[in-house]
Amino acid sequence: MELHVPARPAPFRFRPRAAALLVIDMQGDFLLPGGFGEALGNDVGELQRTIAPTRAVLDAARAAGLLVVHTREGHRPDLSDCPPAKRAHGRSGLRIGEPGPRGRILVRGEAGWDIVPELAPGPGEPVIDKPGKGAFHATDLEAVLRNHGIEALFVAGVTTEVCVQSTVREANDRGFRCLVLADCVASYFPEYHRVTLDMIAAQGGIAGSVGTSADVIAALA
Ligand code: TIU
Repeated sequence: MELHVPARPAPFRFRPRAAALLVIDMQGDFLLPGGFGEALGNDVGELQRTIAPTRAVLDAARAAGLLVVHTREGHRPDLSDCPPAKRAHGRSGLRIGEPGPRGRILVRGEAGWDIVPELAPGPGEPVIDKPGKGAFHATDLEAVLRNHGIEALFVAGVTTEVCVQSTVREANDRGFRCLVLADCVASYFPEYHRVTLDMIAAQGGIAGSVGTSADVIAALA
């Protein structure tokens, strides 16, 4: 069965059995007040608007039997998987591994590293722990998707121009077709969000397609 979703630059077609929902880095350190993102001076309100529509598409994907995959950005407690350049990034007191308002910043197992409760992974849903921005870098995401016969990805998560864009480009190079859900992705910088979605869909969908959660939910109903 092939379904179609309205999208930029053209309708996005998919077979439910070969489609997955990929939810990227919906972690407290990025989304919640008192987290790493806010400590960096960002307005987390921009990101919080993604939680409700992502929850709605998550419910629809689960009901339709789609594979749901979650990612978390974070590092080993000894930071042995964190490149020195990434570790040195940012102001002192706000670097990866340092104590933040929700525990050590972007360290696996800390409170801020957890996925927000509304979007908690369900039983059996793969969770990919990633040390980088792209979800394919140094992870088994590609193996998980290929072993499930996945060819199309619905993409939600944060932030649009950082981990979402990196992941979509990595996916595109590996032959996966991505539909980025505009209302389920966000940036601390609205302009970067808008321009990133334009870039993805430009040149006939050079990196992917852009749609909405409502249209995916309608297609899956
Ligand atoms: N997940 C993700 O996007 N990680 C970031 O570091 N994003 C920023 O916008 N900084």
